[in-house]
Amino acid sequence: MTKPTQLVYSDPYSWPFDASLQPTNTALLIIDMQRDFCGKGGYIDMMGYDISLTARAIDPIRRVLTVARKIPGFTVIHTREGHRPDLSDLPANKLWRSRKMSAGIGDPGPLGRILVRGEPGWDIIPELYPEPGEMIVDKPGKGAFFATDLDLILKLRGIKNLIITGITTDVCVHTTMREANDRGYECVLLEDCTGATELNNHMAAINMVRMQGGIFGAVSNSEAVIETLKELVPTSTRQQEAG
Ligand code: C5J
Repeated sequence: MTKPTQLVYSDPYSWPFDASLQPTNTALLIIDMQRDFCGKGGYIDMMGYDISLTARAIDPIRRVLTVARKIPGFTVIHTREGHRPDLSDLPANKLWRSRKMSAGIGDPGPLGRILVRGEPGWDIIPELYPEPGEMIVDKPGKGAFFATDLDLILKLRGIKNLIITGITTDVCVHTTMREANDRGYECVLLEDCTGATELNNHMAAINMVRMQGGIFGAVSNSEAVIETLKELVPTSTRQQEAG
């Protein structure tokens, strides 16, 4: 069977635009699936938001990740938002605003110091924990390109297409997708692999991507991506699995 070069479903156009989908030029980006953003006792929970709205992304991402891990040469990158223990990389206004609804960044919480590198709440949830060979990009900002080596890593690997997942849709996911789009990366956002602190914001953020013919890229979902990526899994692996 011919290998797919575009997703079976994406909106408002078939992604990627140039039908260039290859295991070696495409990466799965998993943004900030940290306890502080979707775990009990984490920062989002402490602020009083409903963490089921962000935790909804866990299972769909896990299913996409499972297939991506079976494709030789496929790049998986995880990001983590967080700060140095001395908070020297934390702007004063971010610190001040972070304390408006609860304890803030650097303060102690049930999962350790909030969004501080090395603390339990800051780390990636066990369900999606990176495997050896998968990259982790630690970022002090909302966007994954700001003050990190993500762009350099992607360029050196020849990555041009990004499958974007993670939380939160309207903050770190959107900021990263906009940064990637401006740098020329062809992005698709997986609707069910994201979540926000409010459903309305999630839906609005998804809708914004689709405007003007796909102003920031395209939107798809885990099922469609899995359907496509499965075709890139070597036949020998699929035969082994079928028993
Ligand atoms: C937020 C994020 N919401 N990962 N971070 O502060 O979206």
